[in-house]
Amino acid sequence: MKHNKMSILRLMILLLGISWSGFSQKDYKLWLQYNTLTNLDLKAKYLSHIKGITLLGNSETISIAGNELQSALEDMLEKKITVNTKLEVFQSIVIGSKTHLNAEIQKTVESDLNLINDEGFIIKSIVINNKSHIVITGKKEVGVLYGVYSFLRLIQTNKSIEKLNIADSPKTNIRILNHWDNLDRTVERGYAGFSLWNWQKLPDFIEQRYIDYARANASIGINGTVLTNVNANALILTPQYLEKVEALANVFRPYGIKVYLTARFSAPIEIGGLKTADPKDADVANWWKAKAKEIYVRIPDFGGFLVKANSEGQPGPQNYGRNHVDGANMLADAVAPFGGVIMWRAFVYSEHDANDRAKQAHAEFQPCDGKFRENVIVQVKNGAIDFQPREPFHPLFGAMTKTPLMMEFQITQEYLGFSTHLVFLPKLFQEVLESDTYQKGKGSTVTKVIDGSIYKNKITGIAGVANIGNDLNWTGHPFAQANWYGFGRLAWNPYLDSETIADEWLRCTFSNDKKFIAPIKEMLIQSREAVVNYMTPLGLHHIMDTGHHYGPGPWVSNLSRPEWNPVYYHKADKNGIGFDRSKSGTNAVSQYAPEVAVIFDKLETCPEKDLLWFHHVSWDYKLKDGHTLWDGMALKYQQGVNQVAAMQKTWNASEKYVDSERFKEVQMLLNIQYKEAKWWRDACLLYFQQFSGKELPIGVEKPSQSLEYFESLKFPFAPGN
Ligand code: GCV
Repeated sequence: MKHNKMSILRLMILLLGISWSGFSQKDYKLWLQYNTLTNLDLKAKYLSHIKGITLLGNSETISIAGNELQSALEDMLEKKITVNTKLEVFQSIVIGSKTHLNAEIQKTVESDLNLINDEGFIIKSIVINNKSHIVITGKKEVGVLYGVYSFLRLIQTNKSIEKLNIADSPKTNIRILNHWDNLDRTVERGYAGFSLWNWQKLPDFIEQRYIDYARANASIGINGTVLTNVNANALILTPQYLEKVEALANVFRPYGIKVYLTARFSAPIEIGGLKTADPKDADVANWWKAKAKEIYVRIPDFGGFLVKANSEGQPGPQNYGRNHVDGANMLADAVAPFGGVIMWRAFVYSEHDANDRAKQAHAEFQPCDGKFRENVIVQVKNGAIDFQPREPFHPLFGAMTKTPLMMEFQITQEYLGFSTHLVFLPKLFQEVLESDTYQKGKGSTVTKVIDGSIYKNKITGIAGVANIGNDLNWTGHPFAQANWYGFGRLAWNPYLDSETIADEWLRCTFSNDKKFIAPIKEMLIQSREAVVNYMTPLGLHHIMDTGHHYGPGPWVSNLSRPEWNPVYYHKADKNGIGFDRSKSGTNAVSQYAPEVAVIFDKLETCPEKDLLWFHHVSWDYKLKDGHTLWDGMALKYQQGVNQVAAMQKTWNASEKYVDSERFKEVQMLLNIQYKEAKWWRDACLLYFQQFSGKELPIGVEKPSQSLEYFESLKFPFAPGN
């Protein structure tokens, strides 16, 4: 009955066109469900430590932290929690930044504060005047906010809050979402509706969504957002739009989130009336300086610019015979007086360069090492091609010793089934982060490169291309929320294990019931390998269909740029399949440290998961398990399909632990994923079979359609394109 009423109310809201924001439907609430505790013993234990909240300080951030703590505790513990501004109540949660703590508490946490950085926090059980309390503090108020979310997570995940002694700080400075959002509200590679930013109604109309977005990000430690697409529109830098950006910055500020914009390199021409955008031209440099000043007058804590230059047709310094250093440094000088940063992307490849595409970014950027200004950080995608289901780590991570590099992950699933496929990306992120570059000997992992611990970089960061849109559930797929969550947690601490993240997210989002957690966690962890298996096993890559990248298209060979064609990447022929990047091929392996290069270079040592990335291998090549390459590849495709079938089974068995709405949504999505996994398997195997000339091995299902059928499929309105 209640459900029916709710559905009618929702329908009315939709029909009336009223904003959905703030409606308390389950999947809108993300991982901040704050479900009432069902374990009564545990509830009683928590209540014995929590009698009230003492709020020290009166900034907006502290009041946000106090409200979050109060309402979350009331929801989870089903008890009225009082808030005081003096330490009167016995056993209270005391929250306040260092300067607002009273002398006694300050003394108790003094040494702990030395353990954290400016955004870090302390959560500590203390005793003052024989009365115990839990203090949540930090050097700055945003640390207190992070501490509050961390404390709440302990309860959300049913952990003990006795004898707490936690000191935690983020390991990177810039933990940022990159929105590829256009000013018309379409989202490049977005599969969750339209852009959150309602430019037409801004600056006067502040949607509740903006606040909820900031809150969700703060809860996982994200401290920056690039509002606009890297394929940039210069209009965002005009006063008309900057006023709107300022309004968003004002909303995000108390949550510790800085706003950044993408800078279109040709903006001085397009909106500045100049004849050139040459970075060495004094008028151009002055135009950017004035523009930076204009922005900082409005937004004193503006983060800086993210720039895609001379990549995929975007303008850049090379248009004027200059290089990346010239372009980045000119912009860096403009924002430096205000503490701004330039995030200069290394995602470059050219149709005029006959070189292996995987080698081009390294070739263009490595010689720039050490030449950038101090406030420039180079943003590098996790792999050398483009956010594939699996790529070896980008060789630049092991090749820039004097330039800070930041990681660019893609949270939106451009090449991983859009928002229809359940794929837990922290597993992919972890694999990249743990890779050893050998840059400075064994143990020089990508994590240590980007957290600055190897070269003591002054700025460090991790960016994630956002998967967020105005869909009711934010991310299109209820489980895609886990990828936003996981990205944030890894940006805070890139050493975190993806299993821990899965466990946390499931408990906060659904249930603490072990019978739910164990199988569903396993499903999350396996899901990444499943997608690799049914799309691109054994190191295959970029064989998705043209443009929109939806579904298989290994046959595509007619695009104007060679490296846009899947045939460029798989190179299947009668002799075998794979891209020879070994010494005898394009020698891309030489861009890695010698210890890594030698492993990738040799067929015998190259990990099978990367085999066809680095080698062209005969169809009869014997894999480690004794199968021929053809049989092994076909079995991998089948395994991927079987894994999705297993995911469906696991999910169907979890019905009683999940609300019916999310249960059904995920069930329908998994059904689509299963269909599409079979589509991938059948289309790819039929296509590659033309070259191998071999039968499918036992255990692999026969395709349901012909190759011609699969090749004929067209998707003119695929989203995100
Ligand atoms: C924003 C890939 C995507 C493009 C994207 C580009 C980039 O090529 O397909 O949509 O453009 O990467 O990262 O700049």
